[in-house]
Amino acid sequence: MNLYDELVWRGLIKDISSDELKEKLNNGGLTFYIGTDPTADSMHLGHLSSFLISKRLKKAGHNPILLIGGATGLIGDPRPTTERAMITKDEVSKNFDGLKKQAEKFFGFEVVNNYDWAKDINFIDFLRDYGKYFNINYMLDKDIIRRRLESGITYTEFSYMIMQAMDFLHLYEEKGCTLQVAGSDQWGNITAGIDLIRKKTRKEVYGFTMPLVTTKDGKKFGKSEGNALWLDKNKTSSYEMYQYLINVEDEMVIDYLKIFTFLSKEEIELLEESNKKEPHLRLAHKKLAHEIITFLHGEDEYDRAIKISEALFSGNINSLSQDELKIGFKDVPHFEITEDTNILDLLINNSICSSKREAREFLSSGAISINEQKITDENFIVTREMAIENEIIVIRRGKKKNYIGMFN
Ligand code: 545
Repeated sequence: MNLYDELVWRGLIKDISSDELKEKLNNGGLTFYIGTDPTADSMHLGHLSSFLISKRLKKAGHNPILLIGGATGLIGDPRPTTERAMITKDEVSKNFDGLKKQAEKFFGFEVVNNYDWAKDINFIDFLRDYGKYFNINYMLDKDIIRRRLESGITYTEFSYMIMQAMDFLHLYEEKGCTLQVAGSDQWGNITAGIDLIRKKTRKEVYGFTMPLVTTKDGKKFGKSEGNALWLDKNKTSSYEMYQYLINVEDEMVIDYLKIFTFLSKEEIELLEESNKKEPHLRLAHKKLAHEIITFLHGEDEYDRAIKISEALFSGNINSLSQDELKIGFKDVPHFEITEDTNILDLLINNSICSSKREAREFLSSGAISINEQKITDENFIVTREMAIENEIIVIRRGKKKNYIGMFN
């Protein structure tokens, strides 16, 4: 299967600027770029699919450039809905550093900053050398711009596509870059660059976009309870990433394997069989989690995610270190313990039970355990000696509710 057919099979092609790009993709040798604005100091799972394209094209013999928009990040790419809040130059600079570090860690490809060339263009030259090529009707015809006319769009965000077009022209002239790739929301910005290059140089360059990755009901992929799953493991642990990936919808897991992994068609089809015949084994889900987490953070982090998951599932939390417990129980209620405490007071003072009566009921029914040790005696004293690494106790109430007590 040639590269273009593989990208189609993987569901990674939405728009393509011209048919001749198909052959060019299959022949290798194109210098291409994908850009990102420093709107945060870390990429997140929702963007990973787009950046992985740089690795796919590199493996097929093309030459990648990753652009981080130190200049465009100060302007704000218009969204279909509302004007972006302007982010400060300091924040853009901090985010730039974070994204550059990630780009180097995950991909190791050349990184460029459009601030390096945009900063030298004065306003009059901008209007004469670039603005002159953008007819207002052409700009208003872009889908996202048209949708913003209702809610309003400022001159700043309206000008954004010219800046992105200038980037493509700059990279074409300076690096022989003839292809820009992105997610489908970028189609208007990419065609603006193709048209500017054609007007200025009479040469044809290319672009293609990928569909934005969604869940079965069309919601954005990579968000769990509204929070992004960051690729920075200090923001989103590999355990949290694992929990999200192991629980993606069964109907979507094969599509995600195509989009997010470098497994072959044959390997993915075997997993598709398994997902149909023995869904309870969750082999496809486990493989998806393995491929993404090992790509991002390595095998050790993947093993840690599995260890924490198994310990929490089996209840064998004493095998976990303090750090692993903190990761595993990040989202459960935490409270401080200042001294040895009677179990009834501990349960009531920290809202684990709503009354002495309820606490006594839970205790006598064996529903309360501390570090997996069942407590039934209401005169039991919780002491620091019980704590894991002298600090943490995990109180489990019934099957599901967990609480973390921290001896300070
Ligand atoms: C700027 C100058 C260029 C070329 C591209 C850009 C950035 C582009 C844009 N891209 C998006 C983005 O998201 C912010 C956070 C990403 C960590 O805004 N104008 O910066 C996303 N992009 C990746 C995909 C995207 C796109 O980074 O292209 O479609 C999301 O998957 O939304 O010369």
